[in-house]
Amino acid sequence: MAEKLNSQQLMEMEAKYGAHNYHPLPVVFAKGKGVKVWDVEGNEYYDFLSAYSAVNQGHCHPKIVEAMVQQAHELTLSSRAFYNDRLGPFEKFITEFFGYDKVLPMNTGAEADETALKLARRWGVVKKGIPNDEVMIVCCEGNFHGRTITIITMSNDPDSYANYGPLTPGFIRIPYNDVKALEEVLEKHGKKIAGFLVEPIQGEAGVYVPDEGYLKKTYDLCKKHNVLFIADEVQSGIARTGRMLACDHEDVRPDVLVLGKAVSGGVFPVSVVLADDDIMLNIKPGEHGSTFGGNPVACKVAEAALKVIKDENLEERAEYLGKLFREEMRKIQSPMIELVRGKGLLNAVIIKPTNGKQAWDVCLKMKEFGVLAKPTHGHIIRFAPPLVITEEELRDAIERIKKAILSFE
Ligand code: IF1
Repeated sequence: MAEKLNSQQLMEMEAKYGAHNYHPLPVVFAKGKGVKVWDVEGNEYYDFLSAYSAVNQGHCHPKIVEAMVQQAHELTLSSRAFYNDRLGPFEKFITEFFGYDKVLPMNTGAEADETALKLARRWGVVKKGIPNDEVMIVCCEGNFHGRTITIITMSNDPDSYANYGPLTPGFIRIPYNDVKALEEVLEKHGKKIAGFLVEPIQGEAGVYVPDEGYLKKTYDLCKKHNVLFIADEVQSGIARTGRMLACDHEDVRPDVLVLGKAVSGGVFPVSVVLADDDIMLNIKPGEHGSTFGGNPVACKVAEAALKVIKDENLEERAEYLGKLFREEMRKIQSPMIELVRGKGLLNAVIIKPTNGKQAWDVCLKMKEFGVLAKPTHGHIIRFAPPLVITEEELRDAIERIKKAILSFE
């Protein structure tokens, strides 16, 4: 039998054989269950990243894993050259679940965002009558929608877009959380704009929650100018912020809804785009797709994962526990905690560097105390545990976070 590798060896192996496109915290997961993960040496941790909000239902949820295993024994892939007996039932389920006419299944968040952009451009040309070469999409500063060439075109983070050669034309970027900026750009270029792509809460920007009313006001502006309101809820969706969708907080129904990550509970890559017929049916057979999109395993997994959200009341749980988290974190008396913000269980703490210690050092320290979280932008730590966390577990984790932070004084 092969010798069992320890964490150090596994990390060295990744460094030697894998592309260096990530800089992970030094912990090697070997097992996950609910809100907990264990490393190769058997150390136990609370997972406060949830694979960037993909495992909202908790690691290895038995119902979701069971759905995957059962289906994997029957049929894994038909491709869309043929029908499969799981796709239709899933499409019926998810369109009724979210209240749209149609769904277009893909695999990753980036693919779903690309799909939404194509849908919006197509609608702009065919329905709105914008000349093909002149269609524009409005996006926001600080956005994160994925890693494809077209998507990085929208980014204003050089780490994302710099030195990747020529980018994609047809985008206008405006400040986030700025209704006036959208109004101005729509007044000026509205006739050539097909869509406004927005994250209801910006994740990568450091869990940046816009002012109350921002989504509703920007949605109304889009309606006024016959522009599609496209919500990227890849990270904010699926009960993470205390409602099924972050847009639900303002009763906004996006024209095009993009979901990924937790749509499958982090068990399998599944993403979807939802829209009504007047938008979705402008893409005809042969004009868009994906080999794995709508595969039978994905269909069964996503249906199971969405049912878990409802069955276990994870919306209410995220709402309640999120308030508790922010309240308790704000009570911690440390000069290192500059600000606590978020919605539901999507939260961030802004760290003020103290004695040369940064967010990264705080995360390493928290790891020693059994809580895993990841810094973003050097000074922000994201806190987003699986939504199945109990109040007792959350309080225990907060105690550990507190001890880690106070240990720097
Ligand atoms: C990584 C952040 C989170 C997303 C939204 C689309 C995608 C994402 C709103 C693309 C992906 C990720 C991927 C991840 C880091 C990460 C992230 F820090 F960049 F912002 F979650 F917080 N729309 N978000 O957040 O989805 O193609 O990856 O499935 O590892 O780069 P994908």
